[in-house]
Amino acid sequence: MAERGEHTINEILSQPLTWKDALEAYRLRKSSIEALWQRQTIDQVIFTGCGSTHYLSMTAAALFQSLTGVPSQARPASELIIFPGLVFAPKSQSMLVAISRSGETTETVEAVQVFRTRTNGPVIAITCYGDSKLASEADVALVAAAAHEKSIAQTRSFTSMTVLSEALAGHLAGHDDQQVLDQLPTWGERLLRMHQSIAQEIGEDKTLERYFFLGSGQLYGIACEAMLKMKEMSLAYSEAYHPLEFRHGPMSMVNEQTLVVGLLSDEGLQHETAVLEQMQNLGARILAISERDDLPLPVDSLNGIYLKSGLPEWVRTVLYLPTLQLMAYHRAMARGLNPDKPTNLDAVVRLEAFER
Ligand code: F1P
Repeated sequence: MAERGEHTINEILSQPLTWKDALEAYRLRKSSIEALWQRQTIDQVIFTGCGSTHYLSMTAAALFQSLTGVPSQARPASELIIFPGLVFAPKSQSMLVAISRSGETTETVEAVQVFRTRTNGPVIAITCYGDSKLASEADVALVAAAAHEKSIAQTRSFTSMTVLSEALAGHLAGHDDQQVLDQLPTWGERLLRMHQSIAQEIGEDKTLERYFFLGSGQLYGIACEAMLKMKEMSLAYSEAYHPLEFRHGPMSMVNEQTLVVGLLSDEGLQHETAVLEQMQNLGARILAISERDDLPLPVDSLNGIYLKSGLPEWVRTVLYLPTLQLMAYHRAMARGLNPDKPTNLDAVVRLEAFER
């Protein structure tokens, strides 16, 4: 029998290797993706998923639009099913990118069916299971097969599928610099090694009761996923916001038992650090994650994870998450919980109501 938390920690620490596999898998599908993309002119891309993979959709859509310029949006699969009119723009030629670790989540599979009845546009699946329903329904499946997990909460599967979505956006935007993406596994390993102790120290800090993850642009989906890891693994009160939105009400919740994590972007750095400074003044402990280490913030009560990768922003997006997964793991362990088996959760949500 596995020790408490054994699967989760193994899966978090092994993710750089599974990214390597995901990049290789992308390379093998490159020509099929190109053929699909050239089949017709696409003027709208919809990314969908549920739970973690809905959050991944948000990051993927932001990356896709900012790199390719094609309008892209993320919607939970249930919204596509229940309110298709709110998702599909009339007369637009859409492409669907459906994301699911298992490839079996009923809502995501059903969203593909709804898409098929409305349009003849292409469907790409991003999943960890090439033999899943979702993969078989898609025109092309991008499969992170090495990222299978024994734990229920997604960790290496999430980041491996993020790497696939980065590769997809980069490729279709004409950034044919796969060597840049190939640097990610080395950076992932380095960052996990360098920041293990800070993740453990903050995760085990029993004075902290409230966790806020702030991220903008493509980092908002990553902030949401970090929030979900804290909830699933460690049953913590945690929320995610766009940094400047945090001032419009949610900051009422900040006190000295609060950790505010800023996932800082290049474009928003000045505004985002101003929010962190304000929260620092309200007594919050701050964890800043940024590419640069010369942040305009007082160093008191500031913890920093500085990537200093030199990688383009779209490539380094995935690097913001692993230390936060580790922090959630340590919080769960310090509280006697089993992060491998989150309360009330199953790995796949199957809904008879939507089953065909
Ligand atoms: C989606 C999901 C997970 C969540 C839980 C239930 O699964 O909502 O995000 O952590 O395990 O399922 P999938 O469609 O990505 O397999």
